[in-house]
Amino acid sequence: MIEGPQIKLSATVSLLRKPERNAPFLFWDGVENAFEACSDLGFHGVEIFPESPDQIDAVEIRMLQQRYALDLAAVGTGAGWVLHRLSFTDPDAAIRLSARRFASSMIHRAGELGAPVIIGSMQGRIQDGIPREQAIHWLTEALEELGSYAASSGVKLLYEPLNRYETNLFNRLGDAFTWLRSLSARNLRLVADLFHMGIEEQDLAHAVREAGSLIGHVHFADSNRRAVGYGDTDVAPIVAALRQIGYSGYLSAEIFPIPDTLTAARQTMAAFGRFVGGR
Ligand code: LER
Ligand code: MN
Repeated sequence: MIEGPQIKLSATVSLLRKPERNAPFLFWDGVENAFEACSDLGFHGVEIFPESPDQIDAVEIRMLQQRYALDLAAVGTGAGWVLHRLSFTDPDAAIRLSARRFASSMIHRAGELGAPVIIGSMQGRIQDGIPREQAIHWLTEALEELGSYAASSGVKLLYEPLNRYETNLFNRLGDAFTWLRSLSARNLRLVADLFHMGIEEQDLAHAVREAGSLIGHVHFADSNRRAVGYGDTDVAPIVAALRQIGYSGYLSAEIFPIPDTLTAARQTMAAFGRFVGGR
């Protein structure tokens, strides 16, 4: 039987401690708990959002991957911003340097596990008094440096456009696509986060088709950042567009655990079964 490209399902687990709990992650009770639940529910992978690179324990994660027959779908770097206030576009050169060090150390850890790394919140924003070209130059510098480091570690680096309330750098997939294509590092891809796209794109399916093979990861969320099916995003044409571009990566549930983690995880699996076809 000839199979088309396989779209896979994963879910996010946050390793942030209590005060930061108001963030859109599905699992909150440790890596093993997330692997066990995702395996029980039939997911293909887990995406980890660690506080720092030290929380990526390659030995432990390899053991969990084997025990639960799941992949590590991606590693997020957002804690660099959320907890440490590091960004690639801070006017302070020392902060930009610390931001690049934080992310490269995350790439190193993820590289040991062959998992892609996401640059989302750490991109920062264009601050008052800084020309846009200057901020884009700093972002480009970071992505070029981290992109070639990721290539030498054998992993993809994923850049995520965010909605206007989180960044003023790139909000739409098409703008990020044009910029990313102008960079020389070849292993850079885009994250299409359906929540951010719902705020910024006129037509989500069209945006997916335009970005095409540059899409390397999808954050699978409904319009209200709850599990797909709990909001009003029209998901069928988006999945059709992903099939059209031959997408074979993850739909990763980066969502609020509403009404609770397991119900939202089951809903995500049901939506995956309905729109993609299940495992
Ligand atoms: C933040 O809103 C987000 O979508 C994350 O995936 C970026 O770190
Ligand atoms: Mn996201």
